[in-house]
Amino acid sequence: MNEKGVSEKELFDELCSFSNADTNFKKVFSSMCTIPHPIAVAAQQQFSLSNIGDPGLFAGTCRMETEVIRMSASMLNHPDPKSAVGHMTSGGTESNIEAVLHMKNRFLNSISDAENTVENATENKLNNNNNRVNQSKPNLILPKTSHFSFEKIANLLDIDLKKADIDSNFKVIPESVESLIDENTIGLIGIAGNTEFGFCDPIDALSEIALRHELPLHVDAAFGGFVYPFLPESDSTETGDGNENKSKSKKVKFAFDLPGVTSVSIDPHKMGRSVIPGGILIFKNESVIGSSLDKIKVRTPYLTSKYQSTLTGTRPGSSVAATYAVMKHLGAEGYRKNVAYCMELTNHFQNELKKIDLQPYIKPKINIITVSVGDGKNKAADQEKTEKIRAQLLEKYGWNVSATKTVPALRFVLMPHVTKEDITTMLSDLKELLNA
Ligand code: 0PR
Repeated sequence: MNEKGVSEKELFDELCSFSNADTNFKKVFSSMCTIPHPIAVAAQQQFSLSNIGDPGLFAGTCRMETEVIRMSASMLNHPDPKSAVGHMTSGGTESNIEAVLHMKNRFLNSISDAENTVENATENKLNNNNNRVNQSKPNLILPKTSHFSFEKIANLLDIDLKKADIDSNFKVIPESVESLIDENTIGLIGIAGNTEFGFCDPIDALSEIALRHELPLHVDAAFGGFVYPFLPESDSTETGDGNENKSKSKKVKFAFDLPGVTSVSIDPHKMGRSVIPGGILIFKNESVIGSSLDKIKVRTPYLTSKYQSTLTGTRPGSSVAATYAVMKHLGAEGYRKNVAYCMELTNHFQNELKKIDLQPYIKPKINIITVSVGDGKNKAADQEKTEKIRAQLLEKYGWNVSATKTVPALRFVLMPHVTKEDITTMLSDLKELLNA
């Protein structure tokens, strides 16, 4: 650190040079985040000093957080939004960590209950066969295509990941999920808005499995949470049966209208148009976390609250205010427009792709398109070609595009900052690279 402080002018000149090295989202097809809505930014600034880790000092912000949870629960078709419980997090990773932590605690509690029962039984001189104490590692069952945050979670919480098989559309196969369940399973995961392909797992089938086996089901809707509720009922891209204009598609069910879903994570800092960091974790009600909360809850005698039961301590009230403000300001109508714009981009992208003889890997259901640029004969060669094209798109033309890991393909996220002109120009640059 320098001994004497630098002048404001000098400092901000320097900050300018840092910010010039950051993206302004002009040529970004790789990000699930976007330019936040100006209303969210204004509210963020207004509440920049707010810390909901100490709720008594920021009672106003806490009221907004409660309202964000209620609005989100109702957006997620909760039959009784007031009974939902949850809080804001830093994003999808933290929400997933916390959801799985609750699953693990619930599981451990059930084991110690069973042990107590066994002790009683022993005292009563009952059969020794009942005396099984479960020693194996807890496991979590999730689709093979889940987000990489679950890899971190496995390490952090010392659990095994059991990855269920996927079908030709990359969705998890419910039978595979059910076949993996054993006595150490702590819960199930489904994805609504897959990171690489943008599909939704069959959450309705997972919900039935969860109920049948009395397991919690967490839905990772970090991306899809602010998309699926706002897709038009008759959205043509939802049918995929070649009869788009006539057939009516059903709304995708992925949340609390399915009785087996116990928690959902959604990210306002992705399609919610809020600021970073902004995640929301919602549990169906108090009873689904029940005693698992006791393991997380700590006494906080020197704070304005008696207990804290969130993973992190200090939490940005500015993100709560931004999310509250943008949700109130846009309303369902505004979010429908937001999603409609992104789906218009997605349809335009598909039409333009045809013109350069390419097609999506799977028909996009939401605003993510994955495209193979290889010939499909050799995976390693396709991977190499994909990586080369991705790098050239950036180096030669400045386009940020990502590559997928499940299959060798380029992946494009059509976020609100993208324009049709961007798509046309980028695809013509891509064509040039492919023809070179
Ligand atoms: N769950 C799903 C389904 C996700 O897609 C993501 C993030 C997460 C959880 C984790 O969310 P956080 O990163 O908020 O903790 N998916 C994007 C990804 O990893 C996040 C992202 C956002 C990447 C902006 C790049 C970027 O510029 O690809």
